[in-house]
Amino acid sequence: MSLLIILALGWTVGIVKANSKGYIYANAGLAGKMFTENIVFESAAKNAPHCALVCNHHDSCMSFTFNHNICRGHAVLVTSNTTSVLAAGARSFYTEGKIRSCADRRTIDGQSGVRTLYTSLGSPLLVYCDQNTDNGGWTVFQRRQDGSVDFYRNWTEYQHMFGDLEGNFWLGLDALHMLTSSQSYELRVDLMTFSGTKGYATYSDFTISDSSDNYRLRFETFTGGNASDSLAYHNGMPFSTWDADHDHYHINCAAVRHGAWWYTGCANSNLNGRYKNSSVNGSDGVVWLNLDGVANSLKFSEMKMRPL
Ligand SMILES: [Ca+2]
Repeated sequence: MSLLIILALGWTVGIVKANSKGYIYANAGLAGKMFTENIVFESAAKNAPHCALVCNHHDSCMSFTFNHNICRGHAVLVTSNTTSVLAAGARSFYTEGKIRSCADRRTIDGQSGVRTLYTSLGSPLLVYCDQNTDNGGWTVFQRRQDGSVDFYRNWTEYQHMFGDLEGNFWLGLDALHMLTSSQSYELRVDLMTFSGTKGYATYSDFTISDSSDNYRLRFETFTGGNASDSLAYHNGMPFSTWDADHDHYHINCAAVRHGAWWYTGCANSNLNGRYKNSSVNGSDGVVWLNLDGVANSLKFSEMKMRPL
């Protein structure tokens, strides 16, 4: 499979299917435009796909322009918002394989939905991009909105994606580690009670460690939000599932709380807990304790991250 999928740029924004050679020339909208921003290399190239290959193999190259056998790589995504216009006849491109986050994706596609990301550490990753909340750019990695997907799952299942990216899902611990080890991220949690009260909480410098460290949660600090902080208690803890107890308590917190979380002894939050169809009290539910100070199960939760 070719990772070298070139998307056309211009005033018509959207994903263009690559041709059999794995690239597509920019559409007419950008013909005649040449960009000078953030040039990371300039070299001769036979043609645009050759230029694309050079860009893809250059760590700092996010997009490229090509004109009369001159190939220029840029450290930014050249988009239709880029205004400088120079050499006539130039065409510009970006390489799909350089889209590392939903924030990158937002520069060429402002719609929320299921999208593909590429990281240096793995194969293409399907995610849900939230481009609406607080100016967008968020990669959603957890959502609860009804009880149709069972979240009481074992260690192996939590390492990988389960559920439906358009509905209830967990993106997977391996993906969280891969994403947070390649860039610095902030974390945001969006919540809603069964009575319709919305809350959120944000955290800086969010990371998840690798499997050998049991996907330990780390963040720098709670940075705000009307849901208040219910995660500081879990900062620095490894992840636990019912079959992998890494908490600090003599009981099996994941089993007792019917979830999977960075349990301590046990939890101030339990967003992978048992989905209940009303706002009943109980620590095994979908709980963010400090939203209203009681362990009432929530109607909705989303966890998401955005590059800092
Ligand atoms: Ca325990």
